[in-house]
Amino acid sequence: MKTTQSRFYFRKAQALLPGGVNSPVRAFRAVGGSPLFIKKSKGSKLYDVDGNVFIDYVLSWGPMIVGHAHPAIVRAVKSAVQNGTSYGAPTPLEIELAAMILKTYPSMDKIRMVSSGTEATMSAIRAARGFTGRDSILKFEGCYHGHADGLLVKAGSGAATFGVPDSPGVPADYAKRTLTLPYNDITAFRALMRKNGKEIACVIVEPVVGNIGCVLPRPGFLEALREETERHGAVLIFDEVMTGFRVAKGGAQQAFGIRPDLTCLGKVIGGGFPVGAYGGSREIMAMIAPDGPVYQAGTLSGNPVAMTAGIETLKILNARDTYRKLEQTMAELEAGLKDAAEKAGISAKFYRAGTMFCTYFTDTEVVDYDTAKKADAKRFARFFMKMLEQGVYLAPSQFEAGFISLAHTAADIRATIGAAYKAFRSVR
Ligand code: KE4
Repeated sequence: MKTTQSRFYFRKAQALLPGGVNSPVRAFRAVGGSPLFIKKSKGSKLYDVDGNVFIDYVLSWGPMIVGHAHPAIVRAVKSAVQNGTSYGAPTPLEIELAAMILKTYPSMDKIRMVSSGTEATMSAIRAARGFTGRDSILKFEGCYHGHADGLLVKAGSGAATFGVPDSPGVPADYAKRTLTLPYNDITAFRALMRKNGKEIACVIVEPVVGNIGCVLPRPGFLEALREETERHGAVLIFDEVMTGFRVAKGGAQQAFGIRPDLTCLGKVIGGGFPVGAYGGSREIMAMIAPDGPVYQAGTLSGNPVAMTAGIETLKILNARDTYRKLEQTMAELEAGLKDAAEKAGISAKFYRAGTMFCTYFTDTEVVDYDTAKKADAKRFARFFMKMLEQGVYLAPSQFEAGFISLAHTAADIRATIGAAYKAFRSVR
């Protein structure tokens, strides 16, 4: 595979950008080699600067669920930019996208648009702290909610649940306000809530964890979060930045039938443009400025071009048969990958929720961060490279989810399964 141009651009980028990238995972550090520089995308394909073509299962880390450069979105965005690109003033487009989202997420009475998933979760946590008057928050190990200080926290030493910084630059004093527990550990969660429940402003969770691969909630886990937060007056925040419109049209809250107090969205709702959002009950959202005292703002929040792309994306997702088609494509890929691994004689575990998925090189069930870390990340790296050489672009890390789109064809799936069989055999 020719990568001369990508290497040339990577050298240039490294002189200007930390690690040569604008987001760490893109640097291919987890899989080795140097990242491919992309020239364009269309449908299910990525085209790099060396002329290589790839079936894309990253889809910009989830947003491109209707496929890249969808004609309806390109047309609508082209027309929108003729009207200017940002006003810093309200527009009817924000109302239209908000109404479309609220219709699909009945747990939300009101919603605020922001420009990233990080902004959405950071703001939702501030709303929960303002609403409850409490300072501590609880998150689960391995869940990623963006890079706000209080969320870059790992489990404290020993049994302590108080968080310690997971990155330089996060003050220890601040990190200790974030309690952490293993995901899916219902007993530990109930015990912590019995002990600290009254000090907890919110529990924030990825209802399906897409940031350690793809880890499903065990039966009763999400229900326990709902029950205990209710009992102790803590706010339950579903971070559906990745799962929203992906695990199901109504997100994990629809798929698992749990009504959170606040929901964070991103990715899909921007149709590839920078959009995040948080929303929830009227009472909590009444806290948000200028209605209430909890301050949150953003220059490009509700940007008209981004709103247009989001509206067009949701129009396509609202069309009849969309989710049946997505489910059919995902089921074909799932069956094919499992069959390829078995035929190749390699032990791998495949998990998926709606149209997000992950293949772990392990023979242990993956239920949380610790079991995910038992997977053979080095073998995944070799698998990733073998797939890349065969024209299949997976997420460049064992601990990331993959995604499919409406644009992935039966031929794409067949080619992917054929490549996977060869790649599985080559890493046995
Ligand atoms: P952004 O700030 O990157 O828009 O969203 C942060 C975020 C919040 N919550 C969840 C559940 C997320 O998955 C994310 C971001 N996801 C990563 C992929 N693991 C984005 C890719 C990247 O960081 O480059």
